[in-house]
Amino acid sequence: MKFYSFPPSPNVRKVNAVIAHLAIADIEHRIVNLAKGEHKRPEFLAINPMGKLPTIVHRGVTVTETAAIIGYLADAFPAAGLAPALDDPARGTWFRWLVFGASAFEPALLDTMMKRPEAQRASVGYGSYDDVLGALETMLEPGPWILGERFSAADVYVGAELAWAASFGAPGIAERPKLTGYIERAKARPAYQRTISA
Ligand SMILES: N[C@@H](CCC(=O)N[C@@H](CS)C(=O)NCC(=O)O)C(=O)O
Repeated sequence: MKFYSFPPSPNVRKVNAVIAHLAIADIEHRIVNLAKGEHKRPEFLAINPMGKLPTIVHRGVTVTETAAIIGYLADAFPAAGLAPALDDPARGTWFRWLVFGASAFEPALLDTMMKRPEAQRASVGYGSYDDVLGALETMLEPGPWILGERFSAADVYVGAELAWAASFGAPGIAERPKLTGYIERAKARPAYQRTISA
């Protein structure tokens, strides 16, 4: 597998965390230096026309979008059990929150942190930032992980995103013990310690 990455990127770190959890050894690391603008050079744009990291090429197929990469790798390396099987109803919950992390939580977080003017709730996919945090709390019922006792790739994505948000004081998180407890559990995992905290 070729992994186009740049270590300081938060999304690259999430993929590093899933790689550590899955114990994938056969990886060709290709550093694309964002600081030097290497991601906008024609040779990289030919692989990912968005010029964004992370990007992987596995078995001849390019996969971009952090949540898609994480879900794809969990399926492609099933021994670690980070993805419910296709016929397991838990897969619906797993898919739901993995996609929610990328399609609702991340844009809500960035809009809030960048103080973008609030748009009409009905026309914004995530509704409101508060709605999103409230939904994340329900995601943890009963907990301790998204799939209950079972840690999964969805926790790698959402746990890292929440930890990242908390690390720069994103509003509404510190006062929600369900979210702070989840962040602490996610951060305590050895694979997280080896990758995201590094
Ligand atoms: N939707 C993409 C976003 C990826 C993204 O924005 N990556 C950042 C690094 S964390 C990047 O490549 N930034 C460089 C740029 O856009 O110029 C994903 O989920 O992977």
